[in-house]
Order: sequence, then structure tokens, then C-alpha cells
Amino acid sequence: MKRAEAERLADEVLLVVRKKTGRFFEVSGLAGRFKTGEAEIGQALKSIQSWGYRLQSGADGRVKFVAAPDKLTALEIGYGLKTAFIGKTILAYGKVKSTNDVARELADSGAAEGTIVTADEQTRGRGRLGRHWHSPAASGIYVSIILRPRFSPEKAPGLSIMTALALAQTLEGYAPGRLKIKWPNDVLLAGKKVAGILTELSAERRRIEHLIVGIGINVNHQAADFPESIRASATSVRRAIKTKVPRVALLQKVLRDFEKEYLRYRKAMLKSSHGKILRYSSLLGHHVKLMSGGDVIQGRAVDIDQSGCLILQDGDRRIAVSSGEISDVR
Ligand code: BT5
Repeated sequence: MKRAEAERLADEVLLVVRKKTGRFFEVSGLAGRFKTGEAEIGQALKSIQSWGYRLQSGADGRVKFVAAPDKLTALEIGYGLKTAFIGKTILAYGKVKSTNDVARELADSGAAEGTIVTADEQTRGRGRLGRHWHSPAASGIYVSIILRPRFSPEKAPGLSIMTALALAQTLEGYAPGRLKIKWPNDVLLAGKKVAGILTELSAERRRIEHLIVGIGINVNHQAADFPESIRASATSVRRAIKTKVPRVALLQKVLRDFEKEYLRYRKAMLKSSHGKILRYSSLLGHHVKLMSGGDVIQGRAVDIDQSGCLILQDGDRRIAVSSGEISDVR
């Protein structure tokens, strides 16, 4: 049997035994079902185990599926993923420089809306303005989502806060009552940064070619996994709730919640999510100082409007800011 054929057989055997987790299958029965020999099935079972799946074989030549590994593989992320189009195509890497860079190359060569790129580790994870996103192996989620919305480029900035809202809602299920979003692109858990978002737009003549939404979530990091420089300001889900969290299940929920919010956004931007955004927002009511396009702007944060702009009140003046760097909050 050729290697590709053997792999395909292993994939198919995995799907069959997994669907009935805990039930024993006769190896001879599997051989009959796939019209192959018992030796080939034995080989397929070995491959499946080498991918990290736990199988249990009885002395009587029977085998059952026990558990899947918590690995961010395309197979695992896609298995039981309840979305309509986000994550229908999945490219899952071990180590890359930046998933946003990989996604951009794919988008440039025509990848469909909803295609996602994930990595177990990033060596040059990127934040905004050339900053670094710390992305160690085996502990975080690093995912980039390719979007091809038909709205105009001015509507793109609100996607960051929309994504922050989706993430806050997902993480709420793990740490109820402890999530906040900090305009324009941070998610805070117990007051510390647990996730960041980097939205990158490619547009031509008033038309969006594609948009890449990059999401980094600190999931199972321990305190020592963070570099000294961010140890006090960053946290992970595990640090906050003192329990290790399966990354695959968390990513699947993220994709689902993201899709729901994105569909709303495509219809009416943040109109139907406005109330939720305000409830989660950490800045409202505070006096905020920020840098935007080289200017220093300050005022009391009073709203986030339907396009994702932060609204500051400075005396009689209301200022709408579409993006910026918060430097002080009082
Ligand atoms: C962000 O930038 O918060 C956007 C982060 C986006 C990362 C994802 S991962 C998948 C995709 N591929 C990429 O290459 N990027 C995206 P910004 O607001 O500029 O925040 C960056 C700042 O957060 C840094 O200067 C640090 O101070 C801090 N920081 C870096 N790594 C962190 C981490 N893992 N957790 C919390 N804070 C971090």
C-alpha cells in the first residue's frame, strides 16, 4: 500500500472509531468494511496513535477510541466545528513567523473568505505598529482569519472591537464576570491582557481586497512563560482560573462566536452589539489620553459608536477616534 493511500485509510479508520468513542471494533470487521487486510488496519491504528490519539486494544483483536490529543491540527480544529464558513478551510502549522503573514500570502493568491491559519508557535508574532506578540509553543492560540467583506474600507476599523467582543464573550464562558475589552483591540481578564487582535487590510480603489484578522490568546501560559517585561500586565486563561484549558475546544468556540458577530457586523456594523460592547468596555467613564495619527487627544470616554470609534467628550466637544494608542486612563 502506498504511503498516501495508507494515510487516507488511517484518516478514515480514525473517523469511524471516533464517531463511536468507547465502543470496541473488531479489527477483522474494520478490514472488511474498508476492503483491506487486517495488517493494513493494524498499520492504520499505529499511525493514528503516532498522531497522538489514544486507542485501547483488547487482547481479542478489538480496538476502541479513547481520546484525542489537544493539538491544533486541521483535523482536530475541523472536527465538530459548528460554523457555516469560518474555518471551512484550515491550515495548521507547527511553527511560523507570523500567521498573519502566511494568511496574507494565501489571501493574495485567492484563498476563500473564512480560511484560517493557525500555528502552535510563532517566532515573529506581530502586534500593532511593529510591536512583538509573545507566542510560545504549546500554550497559546495564534490564528488568522481571512475575510473578504463587500463593505467599503472605512468600515474595516470596527472589526477589531467586534473581534474583541467576540473573544470576551467566548472567554466569559471560562471566567464569568471577569472579562473586559479595552478599545481598540485588547481583551482583559482580571484587568490583565489575555488576548490581542491585529487587523490588517488590503484595499484597492475603495474596495477591500481582503482583511486579515489575527488573534492571539494566552491560554495555558504559566507566569514563568511570560517574559519579565509583560509578566505584570499579561495573563492567561489558566492563570486566571487555575485550570488547564483544552485549546482545540476554545478555538472552536472562538471561531463560532467570531462568525456570529461578523455576520451581524456585515448587516449593520455594531448596531446590534453596541449595548454589549459598552457593557464590556473598560474605558467608559474614564478620562483617557491617546495618540492618534501623531496627535494627542484627550477627554472622557462616553461611547463607542457603530463603526467602532471611541467617542471622547472634551468640554463641549465630542471627538470620534477611529484608532489610536491609549497612553493614560484615569
Ligand atoms: C496586539 O498588539 O495586541 C495584537 C496581537 C495580535 C497577535 C496575533 S497572534 C496571531 C496573529 N499573527 C500575528 O503575527 N499577530 C496576530 P498591540 O496592541 O500592539 O500589543 C502588543 C503589546 O502587548 C506588546 O508590545 C507587549 O507589551 C504586549 N504583549 C506582547 N505579547 C503579549 C502576550 N502574549 N500577552 C499579553 N501581552 C503581550
